[in-house]
Amino acid sequence: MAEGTGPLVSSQPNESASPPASDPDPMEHHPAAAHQALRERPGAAVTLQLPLGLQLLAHNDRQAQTNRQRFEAAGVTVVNILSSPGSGKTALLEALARHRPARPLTLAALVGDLATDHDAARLRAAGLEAVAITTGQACHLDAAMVARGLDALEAGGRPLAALDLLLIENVGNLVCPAAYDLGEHRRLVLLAVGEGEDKPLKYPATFHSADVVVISKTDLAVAVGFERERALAHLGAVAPGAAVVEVSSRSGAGLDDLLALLR
Ligand SMILES: Nc1nc2c(ncn2[C@@H]2O[C@H](COP(=O)(O)OP(=O)(O)OP(=O)(O)O)[C@@H](O)[C@H]2O)c(=O)[nH]1
Ligand SMILES: [Mg+2]
Repeated sequence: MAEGTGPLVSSQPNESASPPASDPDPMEHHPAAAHQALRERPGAAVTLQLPLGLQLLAHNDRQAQTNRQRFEAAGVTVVNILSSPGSGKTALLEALARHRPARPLTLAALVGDLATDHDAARLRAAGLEAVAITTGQACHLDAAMVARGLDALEAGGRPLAALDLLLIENVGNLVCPAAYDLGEHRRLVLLAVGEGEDKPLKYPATFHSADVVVISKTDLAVAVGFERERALAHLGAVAPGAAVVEVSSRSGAGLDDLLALLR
């Protein structure tokens, strides 16, 4: 960071509330000490501890493991779908619901949203069994919410064992959902043309966690001047292990390629 541009503070979870004995600079690991260090050394990089956050994630991981066992027992493949708001998650699920592949699949969806069940209603209108999970203040789904969604799906007469693919639309957000394992088999992240080719670099944790990246809204690529090679280079840098599929939910282009990856 250039001198005189102000302090840089990063919030990075650490294992314990106390600094390890061997830590060469324990001042940088306590919020109060970090505050003091910043007053003494404006511009210093300081790491804060968030042990409560770690505990919450450990609790979530245990529930995710229970979900995973439930999915395995039912023989259903589960996909967790992440993207920024408006990148086309619900439109992709609508398109999959209406798509008629050569080898048909039985699908259902859980749909996370802060405040409405609009997306679940859209999916039901498209012929997909869908349960809305309203998260209130939470900017992501967690494994316990998904467990309740599964109960609701099954109580509504759709046993998991009858499904080939369960699609979980996460809350539109490129930050928070990445940290929460839901017990899924695959993580799918959308990057819409027109939202910015540098999004993978700006939100690396989310894109790095992807098994599949869908470049969405490709029917709009020319209109918005989408720089495909630049986007692919950024994805290659951040998510080298992810398969990339280019899809238009409007035209249906790419849906068969995507299903071949998700089956
Ligand atoms: N032209 C075109 N428009 C699309 C496509 N996919 C989605 N859209 C449009 O983009 C807008 C947002 O799509 P949604 O599917 O609601 O996006 P979302 O990611 O589910 O949004 P949140 O649930 O709010 O996070 C809607 O107006 C869609 O019609 C596509 O492939 N092509
Ligand atoms: Mg949606």
